[in-house]
Amino acid sequence: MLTINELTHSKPTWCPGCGHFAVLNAISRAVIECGLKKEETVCVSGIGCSSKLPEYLDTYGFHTIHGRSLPHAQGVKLANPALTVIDIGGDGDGFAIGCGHFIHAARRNVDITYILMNNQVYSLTKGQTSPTSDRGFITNTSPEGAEEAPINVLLMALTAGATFVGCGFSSDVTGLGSLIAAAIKHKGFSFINVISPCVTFNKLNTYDSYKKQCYKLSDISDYDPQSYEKAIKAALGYFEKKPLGLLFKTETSIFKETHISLHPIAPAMQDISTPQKHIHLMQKYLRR
Ligand SMILES: Cc1ncc(C[n+]2csc(CCOP(=O)(O)OP(=O)(O)O)c2C)c(N)n1
Ligand code: SF4
Repeated sequence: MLTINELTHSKPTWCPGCGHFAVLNAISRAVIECGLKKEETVCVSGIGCSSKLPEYLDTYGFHTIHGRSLPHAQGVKLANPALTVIDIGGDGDGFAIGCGHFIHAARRNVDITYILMNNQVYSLTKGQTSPTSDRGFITNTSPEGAEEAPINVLLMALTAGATFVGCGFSSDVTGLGSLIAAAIKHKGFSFINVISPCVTFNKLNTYDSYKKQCYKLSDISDYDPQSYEKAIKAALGYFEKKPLGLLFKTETSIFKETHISLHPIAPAMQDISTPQKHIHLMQKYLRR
């Protein structure tokens, strides 16, 4: 069995106190809990403080481009379904430039896990309003306070068709680790919104303010994650009260099953030397 130290690749450059440390730790715990091998695990990201995470995790990693981690992550999984694919990124990356990809990844139901490290601000670029920023949040792009309503990421995931939707908090690494492990084990597109405070550029949404808003779904006696209606209700209240734990889980056909499994050999495992049938075409063009 792997240890956290064996999964650590290099020292994070995040600010002391950044919520993203806990996400890294929780992902490592989940990889261990799921009994995954490093060489069978791929962590994909976009661009942002959060998206640096694959550099610190000693699995395969792919630090892609801003807002495009989900297309890459789905491509990796479809090319080699034997791999476990964990995609991570920030709220700017996933819900501004990458928002369209999120909706289609959720409804496509490729068997990957997407972890949103949500600090309600663009941090790497030194503090601009993001699509999840609260109304009134003052930054250098919203000097008089953000005017737009924030995106409710839980509600969006549920209505787009995600088959596993959870919510975690960087203050609870143990709970977050278990939630991520459950998401990895889930067959289909799993989404976890992690409340991951930025201590440098978001002085409005802090560990203390989040703690006052959070509650555990496991403390609600009649909560049932198989009930879509209950999940929608919990998600609707997100801006006032943040539900921690598993909101919703259901099983349905995954994209791999209906498309890729028709081919006996995964694309990444196929012979990529020039197919005979194309050689005459190449010769024709080379002669010109
Ligand atoms: C195509 C493109 N547009 C904009 C940027 C600039 N950029 C880099 S990171 C970022 C936002 C980072 O915020 P978020 O994704 O929320 O992650 P955080 O840094 O808060 O963890 C932006 C706008 C870029 N690198 N590429
Ligand atoms: S700027 Fe914010 S998100 Fe980035 S490393 Fe520092 S605390 Fe974390």
